[in-house]
Amino acid sequence: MPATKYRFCFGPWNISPGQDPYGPPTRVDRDFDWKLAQLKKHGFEAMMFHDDDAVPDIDSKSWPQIQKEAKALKKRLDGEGIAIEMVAPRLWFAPETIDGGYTSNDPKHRRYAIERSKQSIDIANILGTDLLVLWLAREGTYIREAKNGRRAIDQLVEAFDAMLAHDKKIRLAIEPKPNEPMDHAYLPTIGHALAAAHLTRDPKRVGCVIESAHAILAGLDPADEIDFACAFGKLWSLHLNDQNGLKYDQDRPFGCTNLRSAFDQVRAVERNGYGKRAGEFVCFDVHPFRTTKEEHWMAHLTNSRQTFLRLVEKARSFDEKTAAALIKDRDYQALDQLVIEHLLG
Ligand code: XLS
Ligand code: MG
Repeated sequence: MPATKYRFCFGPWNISPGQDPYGPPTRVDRDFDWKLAQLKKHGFEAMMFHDDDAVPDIDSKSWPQIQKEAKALKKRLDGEGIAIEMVAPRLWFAPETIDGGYTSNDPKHRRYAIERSKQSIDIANILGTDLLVLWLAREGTYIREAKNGRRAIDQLVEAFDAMLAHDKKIRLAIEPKPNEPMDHAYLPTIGHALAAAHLTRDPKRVGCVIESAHAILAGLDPADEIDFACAFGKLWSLHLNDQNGLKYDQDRPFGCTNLRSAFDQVRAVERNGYGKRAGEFVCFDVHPFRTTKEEHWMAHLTNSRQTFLRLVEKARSFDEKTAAALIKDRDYQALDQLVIEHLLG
Protein backbone atom coordinates (compact mmCIF):
# COMPACT_ATOMS: atom_id res chain seq x y z
CA MET A 1 0.00 0.00 0.00
CA PRO A 2 1.47 3.41 -0.92
CA ALA A 3 2.50 5.64 1.96
CA THR A 4 0.03 8.31 3.02
CA LYS A 5 0.74 11.80 1.76
CA TYR A 6 -0.55 13.84 4.66
CA ARG A 7 -2.43 17.07 4.23
CA PHE A 8 -2.64 19.61 7.01
CA CYS A 9 -5.23 21.93 8.45
CA PHE A 10 -5.95 24.42 11.24
CA GLY A 11 -8.66 26.88 12.23
CA PRO A 12 -8.51 30.67 12.35
CA TRP A 13 -8.79 30.47 16.17
CA ASN A 14 -5.42 28.71 16.24
CA ILE A 15 -3.71 32.00 15.40
CA SER A 16 -4.82 33.44 18.72
CA PRO A 17 -3.65 36.75 20.18
CA GLY A 18 -2.61 35.49 23.63
CA GLN A 19 -5.40 36.31 26.07
CA ASP A 20 -6.01 33.99 29.00
CA PRO A 21 -8.41 34.21 31.98
CA TYR A 22 -5.80 36.33 33.80
CA GLY A 23 -4.75 38.81 31.16
CA PRO A 24 -5.53 40.50 27.86
CA PRO A 25 -4.11 39.69 24.40
CA THR A 26 -0.38 40.06 23.96
CA ARG A 27 -0.46 40.35 20.15
CA VAL A 28 -2.61 42.64 17.99
CA ASP A 29 -5.17 40.34 16.38
CA ARG A 30 -4.83 39.90 12.61
CA ASP A 31 -7.68 39.76 10.14
CA PHE A 32 -8.88 36.69 8.29
CA ASP A 33 -6.97 37.61 5.09
CA TRP A 34 -3.68 37.51 6.94
CA LYS A 35 -4.52 34.18 8.55
CA LEU A 36 -5.47 32.70 5.20
CA ALA A 37 -2.24 33.92 3.61
CA GLN A 38 -0.25 32.30 6.46
CA LEU A 39 -2.06 29.01 5.97
CA LYS A 40 -1.07 28.82 2.32
CA LYS A 41 2.46 30.04 2.88
CA HIS A 42 3.24 27.39 5.49
CA GLY A 43 2.14 24.22 3.72
CA PHE A 44 -1.41 23.79 5.01
CA GLU A 45 -4.18 22.80 2.63
CA ALA A 46 -7.43 23.16 4.53
CA MET A 47 -9.13 25.31 7.12
CA MET A 48 -11.65 24.45 9.86
CA PHE A 49 -14.44 26.89 10.57
CA HIS A 50 -16.74 27.61 13.47
CA ASP A 51 -19.99 28.97 12.04
CA ASP A 52 -19.03 32.44 13.23
CA ASP A 53 -15.50 32.14 11.83
CA ALA A 54 -17.18 31.70 8.44
CA VAL A 55 -19.76 34.43 9.07
CA PRO A 56 -18.72 36.81 11.87
CA ASP A 57 -21.45 38.15 14.22
CA ILE A 58 -23.67 35.41 12.91
CA ASP A 59 -26.47 35.88 15.45
CA SER A 60 -27.07 39.46 14.31
CA LYS A 61 -27.50 38.47 10.64
CA SER A 62 -30.45 37.21 8.61
CA TRP A 63 -30.23 33.89 6.74
CA PRO A 64 -30.02 35.61 3.31
CA GLN A 65 -27.10 37.67 4.60
CA ILE A 66 -25.40 34.61 6.13
CA GLN A 67 -25.91 32.72 2.89
CA LYS A 68 -24.41 35.56 0.88
CA GLU A 69 -21.31 35.76 3.09
CA ALA A 70 -20.85 31.98 3.16
CA LYS A 71 -21.05 31.84 -0.63
CA ALA A 72 -18.50 34.65 -0.94
CA LEU A 73 -16.17 32.78 1.43
CA LYS A 74 -16.54 29.58 -0.56
CA LYS A 75 -15.72 31.38 -3.79
CA ARG A 76 -12.71 32.96 -2.21
CA LEU A 77 -11.36 29.69 -0.77
CA ASP A 78 -11.96 27.86 -4.05
CA GLY A 79 -10.04 30.60 -5.81
CA GLU A 80 -7.14 30.13 -3.40
CA GLY A 81 -7.28 26.32 -3.66
CA ILE A 82 -8.05 25.85 0.05
CA ALA A 83 -10.36 23.09 1.23
CA ILE A 84 -12.89 23.50 4.04
CA GLU A 85 -12.43 20.62 6.44
CA MET A 86 -15.48 21.12 8.66
CA VAL A 87 -17.95 23.54 10.17
CA ALA A 88 -18.67 23.61 13.93
CA PRO A 89 -21.48 25.53 15.65
CA ARG A 90 -19.93 27.67 18.38
CA LEU A 91 -22.38 26.87 21.13
CA TRP A 92 -20.49 28.26 24.08
CA PHE A 93 -20.39 32.05 23.59
CA ALA A 94 -23.99 33.21 23.19
CA PRO A 95 -26.12 34.22 26.21
CA GLU A 96 -28.51 31.42 25.18
CA THR A 97 -25.82 28.82 25.88
CA ILE A 98 -24.80 29.87 29.40
CA ASP A 99 -26.34 26.70 30.83
CA GLY A 100 -25.35 24.51 27.89
CA GLY A 101 -26.76 24.09 24.40
CA TYR A 102 -28.61 20.85 23.76
CA THR A 103 -28.74 20.08 27.50
CA SER A 104 -29.70 23.51 28.79
CA ASN A 105 -32.45 23.37 31.37
CA ASP A 106 -34.33 26.05 29.40
CA PRO A 107 -36.32 24.62 26.44
CA LYS A 108 -36.01 27.94 24.54
CA HIS A 109 -32.25 27.68 24.77
CA ARG A 110 -32.22 24.06 23.68
CA ARG A 111 -34.18 25.13 20.61
CA TYR A 112 -31.66 27.90 19.95
CA ALA A 113 -28.82 25.34 20.05
CA ILE A 114 -30.59 22.98 17.64
CA GLU A 115 -31.58 25.76 15.23
CA ARG A 116 -28.06 27.15 15.24
CA SER A 117 -26.68 23.67 14.55
CA LYS A 118 -29.05 23.20 11.62
CA GLN A 119 -27.96 26.57 10.29
CA SER A 120 -24.33 25.41 10.60
CA ILE A 121 -25.23 22.39 8.48
CA ASP A 122 -26.64 24.73 5.82
CA ILE A 123 -23.40 26.72 5.97
CA ALA A 124 -21.39 23.48 5.67
CA ASN A 125 -23.37 22.68 2.53
CA ILE A 126 -22.52 26.05 1.02
CA LEU A 127 -18.87 25.60 1.95
CA GLY A 128 -18.82 22.14 0.42
CA THR A 129 -18.12 19.94 3.44
CA ASP A 130 -20.31 17.15 4.82
CA LEU A 131 -18.62 17.24 8.23
CA LEU A 132 -20.17 19.00 11.22
CA VAL A 133 -17.91 18.96 14.28
CA LEU A 134 -19.60 19.10 17.66
CA TRP A 135 -17.36 20.10 20.52
CA LEU A 136 -19.91 19.77 23.34
CA ALA A 137 -18.31 22.49 25.42
CA ARG A 138 -21.07 23.29 27.90
CA GLU A 139 -22.99 20.01 27.74
CA GLY A 140 -22.29 19.14 31.34
CA THR A 141 -22.61 20.70 34.77
CA TYR A 142 -20.79 22.75 37.36
CA ILE A 143 -22.63 20.76 40.02
CA ARG A 144 -24.18 17.41 39.13
CA GLU A 145 -27.48 18.09 40.89
CA ALA A 146 -28.16 20.93 38.41
CA LYS A 147 -29.20 18.55 35.63
CA ASN A 148 -30.57 15.09 35.18
CA GLY A 149 -27.82 12.98 33.61
CA ARG A 150 -30.19 10.46 32.07
CA ARG A 151 -32.29 13.24 30.52
CA ALA A 152 -29.12 14.93 29.24
CA ILE A 153 -28.26 11.87 27.13
CA ASP A 154 -31.81 11.81 25.73
CA GLN A 155 -31.52 15.51 24.90
CA LEU A 156 -28.16 15.04 23.18
CA VAL A 157 -29.56 12.20 21.09
CA GLU A 158 -32.65 14.26 20.28
CA ALA A 159 -30.40 17.10 19.07
CA PHE A 160 -28.23 14.75 16.97
CA ASP A 161 -31.40 13.24 15.48
CA ALA A 162 -32.71 16.70 14.57
CA MET A 163 -29.45 17.43 12.74
CA LEU A 164 -29.41 14.07 10.95
CA ALA A 165 -33.02 14.60 9.86
CA HIS A 166 -32.27 18.13 8.68
CA ASP A 167 -29.79 16.89 6.11
CA LYS A 168 -29.57 13.39 4.67
CA LYS A 169 -25.83 13.59 3.95
CA ILE A 170 -24.32 15.43 6.88
CA ARG A 171 -21.94 13.50 9.13
CA LEU A 172 -21.65 14.50 12.79
CA ALA A 173 -18.22 14.26 14.37
CA ILE A 174 -18.41 14.52 18.15
CA GLU A 175 -15.31 15.99 19.79
CA PRO A 176 -15.30 14.75 23.39
CA LYS A 177 -13.52 16.49 26.25
CA PRO A 178 -13.98 15.43 29.88
CA ASN A 179 -13.96 18.84 31.56
CA GLU A 180 -13.38 22.58 31.05
CA PRO A 181 -15.36 24.72 30.79
CA MET A 182 -17.58 22.32 32.74
CA ASP A 183 -16.66 20.39 35.87
CA HIS A 184 -17.85 17.21 34.13
CA ALA A 185 -19.01 16.76 30.53
CA TYR A 186 -21.68 14.27 29.52
CA LEU A 187 -19.68 12.75 26.63
CA PRO A 188 -16.14 12.77 28.03
CA THR A 189 -14.42 10.19 25.82
CA ILE A 190 -14.51 8.61 22.37
CA GLY A 191 -16.18 5.54 23.88
CA HIS A 192 -19.03 7.70 25.20
CA ALA A 193 -19.36 9.51 21.86
CA LEU A 194 -19.53 6.31 19.84
CA ALA A 195 -21.93 4.70 22.28
CA ALA A 196 -24.24 7.74 21.99
CA ALA A 197 -23.95 7.49 18.18
CA HIS A 198 -25.69 4.12 18.42
CA LEU A 199 -28.75 5.68 20.05
CA THR A 200 -29.33 7.99 17.08
CA ARG A 201 -31.56 7.47 14.06
CA ASP A 202 -28.54 6.93 11.79
CA PRO A 203 -25.46 5.68 13.69
CA LYS A 204 -23.50 5.42 10.44
CA ARG A 205 -23.42 9.20 10.21
CA VAL A 206 -22.24 9.87 13.76
CA GLY A 207 -18.52 9.56 14.40
CA CYS A 208 -15.86 11.47 16.25
CA VAL A 209 -12.90 13.82 16.31
CA ILE A 210 -10.01 12.99 18.59
CA GLU A 211 -8.05 15.79 20.18
CA SER A 212 -4.85 14.59 21.87
CA ALA A 213 -5.17 17.02 24.81
CA HIS A 214 -8.77 16.04 25.46
CA ALA A 215 -7.82 12.35 25.65
CA ILE A 216 -4.95 13.16 28.01
CA LEU A 217 -7.30 15.20 30.21
CA ALA A 218 -9.49 12.08 30.44
CA GLY A 219 -6.45 10.11 31.61
CA LEU A 220 -6.38 8.17 28.34
CA ASP A 221 -3.71 7.45 25.76
CA PRO A 222 -4.52 9.42 22.57
CA ALA A 223 -2.98 6.65 20.43
CA ASP A 224 -5.40 4.13 21.94
CA GLU A 225 -8.28 6.51 21.29
CA ILE A 226 -7.20 6.70 17.62
CA ASP A 227 -7.07 2.90 17.33
CA PHE A 228 -10.42 2.55 19.07
CA ALA A 229 -12.20 5.08 16.82
CA CYS A 230 -10.62 3.54 13.71
CA ALA A 231 -11.79 0.07 14.73
CA PHE A 232 -15.31 1.45 14.22
CA GLY A 233 -14.38 3.38 11.04
CA LYS A 234 -15.34 6.51 12.97
CA LEU A 235 -12.23 8.70 13.06
CA TRP A 236 -13.41 11.54 10.86
CA SER A 237 -11.04 14.26 11.99
CA LEU A 238 -7.97 14.55 14.14
CA HIS A 239 -6.88 17.48 16.33
CA LEU A 240 -3.30 16.83 17.30
CA ASN A 241 -1.68 18.84 20.08
CA ASP A 242 -0.17 18.21 23.52
CA GLN A 243 -1.01 18.67 27.17
CA ASN A 244 1.10 18.54 30.31
CA GLY A 245 -0.97 16.51 32.75
CA LEU A 246 -4.32 17.14 34.34
CA LYS A 247 -4.61 20.89 34.37
CA TYR A 248 -6.23 23.59 32.23
CA ASP A 249 -6.49 22.82 28.51
CA GLN A 250 -3.12 23.82 27.09
CA ASP A 251 -3.32 23.10 23.36
CA ARG A 252 0.47 22.86 23.21
CA PRO A 253 2.38 22.18 19.99
CA PHE A 254 2.25 18.53 18.94
CA GLY A 255 5.00 16.58 20.74
CA CYS A 256 5.82 19.49 23.08
CA THR A 257 5.33 17.57 26.31
CA ASN A 258 5.55 13.92 25.38
CA LEU A 259 7.41 13.12 22.21
CA ARG A 260 7.02 9.39 22.75
CA SER A 261 3.26 9.69 23.00
CA ALA A 262 3.31 11.81 19.83
CA PHE A 263 5.30 9.02 18.14
CA ASP A 264 2.70 6.50 19.28
CA GLN A 265 -0.09 8.69 17.90
CA VAL A 266 1.67 8.93 14.54
CA ARG A 267 2.12 5.15 14.49
CA ALA A 268 -1.59 4.73 15.19
CA VAL A 269 -2.44 7.17 12.40
CA GLU A 270 -0.14 5.29 10.03
CA ARG A 271 -1.39 1.79 10.83
CA ASN A 272 -5.01 2.85 10.44
CA GLY A 273 -4.42 4.67 7.17
CA TYR A 274 -6.00 7.88 8.47
CA GLY A 275 -5.28 10.59 5.91
CA LYS A 276 -5.66 8.40 2.84
CA ARG A 277 -9.33 9.14 2.15
CA ALA A 278 -10.59 12.35 0.57
CA GLY A 279 -11.37 15.00 3.18
CA GLU A 280 -9.09 13.47 5.84
CA PHE A 281 -6.67 16.08 7.12
CA VAL A 282 -4.28 16.22 10.04
CA CYS A 283 -5.45 19.27 11.99
CA PHE A 284 -3.43 20.97 14.69
CA ASP A 285 -5.65 22.47 17.39
CA VAL A 286 -2.76 24.33 18.99
CA HIS A 287 -2.27 27.81 20.44
CA PRO A 288 0.88 29.91 20.67
CA PHE A 289 2.34 30.44 24.13
CA ARG A 290 1.19 33.80 25.52
CA THR A 291 4.81 35.01 25.39
CA THR A 292 5.06 34.53 21.62
CA LYS A 293 6.08 37.64 19.67
CA GLU A 294 4.17 38.62 16.55
CA GLU A 295 7.06 37.71 14.27
CA HIS A 296 6.93 34.12 15.59
CA TRP A 297 3.17 33.84 15.46
CA MET A 298 2.99 30.78 13.20
CA ALA A 299 5.71 28.78 14.92
CA HIS A 300 3.38 26.60 17.03
CA LEU A 301 1.67 25.47 13.80
CA THR A 302 4.72 25.05 11.60
CA ASN A 303 6.57 23.29 14.43
CA SER A 304 3.65 20.89 14.97
CA ARG A 305 3.61 20.09 11.26
CA GLN A 306 7.38 19.61 11.21
CA THR A 307 7.29 17.37 14.30
CA PHE A 308 4.48 15.31 12.79
CA LEU A 309 6.42 14.80 9.54
CA ARG A 310 9.62 13.94 11.43
CA LEU A 311 7.68 11.40 13.47
CA VAL A 312 6.20 9.90 10.29
CA GLU A 313 9.80 9.24 9.20
CA LYS A 314 10.49 7.78 12.65
CA ALA A 315 7.41 5.56 12.45
CA ARG A 316 8.35 4.34 8.98
CA SER A 317 11.96 3.63 9.92
CA PHE A 318 11.20 1.93 13.23
CA ASP A 319 12.82 -1.50 13.37
CA GLU A 320 9.58 -3.50 13.31
CA LYS A 321 11.41 -6.79 12.88
CA THR A 322 13.49 -6.40 16.01
CA ALA A 323 10.43 -5.06 17.84
CA ALA A 324 8.42 -8.14 16.82
CA ALA A 325 11.21 -10.46 18.01
CA LEU A 326 11.37 -8.65 21.36
CA ILE A 327 7.61 -8.86 21.73
CA LYS A 328 7.75 -12.57 20.98
CA ASP A 329 10.42 -12.98 23.64
CA ARG A 330 8.36 -10.82 26.08
CA ASP A 331 11.44 -8.61 26.46
CA TYR A 332 9.60 -5.34 26.90
CA GLN A 333 12.58 -3.89 28.74
CA ALA A 334 14.62 -4.08 25.54
CA LEU A 335 11.62 -2.95 23.46
CA ASP A 336 11.37 0.14 25.66
CA GLN A 337 15.01 1.00 25.00
CA LEU A 338 14.62 0.27 21.28
CA VAL A 339 11.94 2.96 21.13
CA ILE A 340 13.99 5.40 23.19
CA GLU A 341 17.14 4.88 21.11
CA HIS A 342 15.12 5.27 17.91
CA LEU A 343 13.65 8.55 19.09
CA LEU A 344 17.02 9.79 20.31
CA GLY A 345 18.82 8.62 17.19
C1 XLS B 1 -11.77 23.29 22.03
C2 XLS B 1 -12.04 22.56 20.83
C3 XLS B 1 -12.50 23.40 19.66
C4 XLS B 1 -12.96 22.50 18.58
C5 XLS B 1 -13.80 23.06 17.53
O1 XLS B 1 -11.16 22.79 22.96
O2 XLS B 1 -10.92 21.81 20.52
O3 XLS B 1 -11.49 24.25 19.30
O4 XLS B 1 -11.87 21.86 18.04
O5 XLS B 1 -14.97 23.56 18.00
MG1 MG C 1 -10.24 20.58 18.98
